Amino acid sequence: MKPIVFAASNISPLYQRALAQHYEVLGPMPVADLMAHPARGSIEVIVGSGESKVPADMMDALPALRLVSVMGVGYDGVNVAHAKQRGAMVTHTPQVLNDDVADLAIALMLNTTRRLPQADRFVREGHWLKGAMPLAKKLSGLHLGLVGMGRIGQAIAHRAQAFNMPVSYTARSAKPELAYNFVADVKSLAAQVDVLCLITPGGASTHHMINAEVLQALGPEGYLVNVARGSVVDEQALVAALQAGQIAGAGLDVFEDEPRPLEALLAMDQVVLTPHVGSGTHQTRQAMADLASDNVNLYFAKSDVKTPVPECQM
Ligand code: 8YV
Repeated sequence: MKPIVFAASNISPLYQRALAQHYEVLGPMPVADLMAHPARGSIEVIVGSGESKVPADMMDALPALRLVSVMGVGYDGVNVAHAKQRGAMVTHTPQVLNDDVADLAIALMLNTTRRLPQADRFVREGHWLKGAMPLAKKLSGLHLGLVGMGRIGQAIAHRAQAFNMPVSYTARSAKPELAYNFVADVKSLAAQVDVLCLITPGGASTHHMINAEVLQALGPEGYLVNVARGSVVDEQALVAALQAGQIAGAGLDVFEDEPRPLEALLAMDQVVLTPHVGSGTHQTRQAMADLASDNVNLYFAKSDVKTPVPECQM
């Protein structure tokens, strides 16, 4: 009999395939159904993605729970405090996706300022026959402001050097070892930069961090790029700022209500939208699936997991 693991949500087929070798994957299902499941008393592991919700009641439905293994660097949907209270470990998949997410951030900066999706449509729809496309905005040399300076933020800053972009950042604390300019708060950062790029964790501490005030500070020549979590942005304020021309444009890979971005954003020409594909390459998602399943395998082998979340590190 293979041990049963519980899927908190639909998970990547790559994760499914890695797990299926050694485990039976149960779920996803509502907690009420899980409570009625005959095997729930023996389930020790919950698996999920970076968007999975793993609340206290789901954990409490599994009295033998010892591990939550997330295939994602973000785990803001996991009640980590409750997991720890239950004596369960939480793991995620940091590092392996740094390049992809940083590449996408730069791509969104380029696509948003140079209006490349609009240029593609301009050609396809025959507008070029009637004249040249309107001029866009030069990216190279713009002042980049990073909200978050963790591993992925540093990868974005490194790429920005190739575009001669001065880099400032805000984070929980300054990182003096880095050659970038630290700014104590996000509103002051927005006021100083041309492109504000979000790469901070989701969750309560960053919820709606980007609000009307911050967007006003970013200004009518400013661009917002979000490769973090949709929850970091007050989307109603963003729509209002875009409609009023208070900012020039936005490049968004994440949204408060995925997969249903606000209709108003879908209708805007000055917005570039991608469907949460920050880590969405074959190579990176395979590496994430491998790492997440390694954590499960190490748990069952009674060995130390590879990548506990910071809150669970000894
Ligand atoms: C994916 C992500 O959406 O890593 C994260 O936190 O948001 C993305 O990599 C997803 O988590 C992959 O399972």
